Amino acid sequence: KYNAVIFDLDGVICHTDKYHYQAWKAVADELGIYFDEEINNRLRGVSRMESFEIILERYEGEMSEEEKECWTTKKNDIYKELLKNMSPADLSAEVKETLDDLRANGHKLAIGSSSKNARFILGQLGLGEYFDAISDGNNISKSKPDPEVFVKAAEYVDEQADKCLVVEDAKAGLQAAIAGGMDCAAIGDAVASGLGTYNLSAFADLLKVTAK
Ligand code: B16
Ligand code: MG
Repeated sequence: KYNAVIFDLDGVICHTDKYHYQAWKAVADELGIYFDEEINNRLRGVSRMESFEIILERYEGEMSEEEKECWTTKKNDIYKELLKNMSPADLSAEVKETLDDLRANGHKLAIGSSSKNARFILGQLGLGEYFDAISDGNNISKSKPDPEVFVKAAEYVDEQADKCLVVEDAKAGLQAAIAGGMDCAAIGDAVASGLGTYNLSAFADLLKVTAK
């Protein structure tokens, strides 16, 4: 049924949430803004600046665009430093084996991530050359729930939307897939949204879903 599978990165292929959290927490603490894991959950799949706007909902003062640029750059510097801790050991055997099996079954494999650090993260995981295409925060002008990142990924692998399956851990990501005319498999937190064409209880369930 599907010729290509397009994977979200953070929360699907790997788990960088703890690093995003630590980096945003450091920035929020310096600004005296309350920030916790629950607010962090709202940042899944959302772009860096949009994430900061969510954090600023609890900020009393005014902030110029220049200052916002400064703080988001600072967050990214902290985040990138933390990403250096990642290694191929952070890629689970289940994820790697499932990817290999999907490929062996003839599927093209692509990344559709809001992150501008996607290529760096994939390199850290030892997947730098693995995917057939990478669509990420650097080639889009609108982030999820806009479909652009997935539409571009489908273009890069030369497939029609209805031949692509998107795998997502965020509601915004499922909305993006649906808006792009693609079926989507929800995993983790995204299952609760009820928006997935399929709900996965484990990454390896993708093999059943794509075999249909
Ligand atoms: P960056 P995904 C998203 O990646 C993250 O889920 C989200 O929390 C983050 O703000 C966004 O990337 C931008 O990341 O600051 O590295 O450009 O889930 O779409 O792979
Ligand atoms: Mg995600």
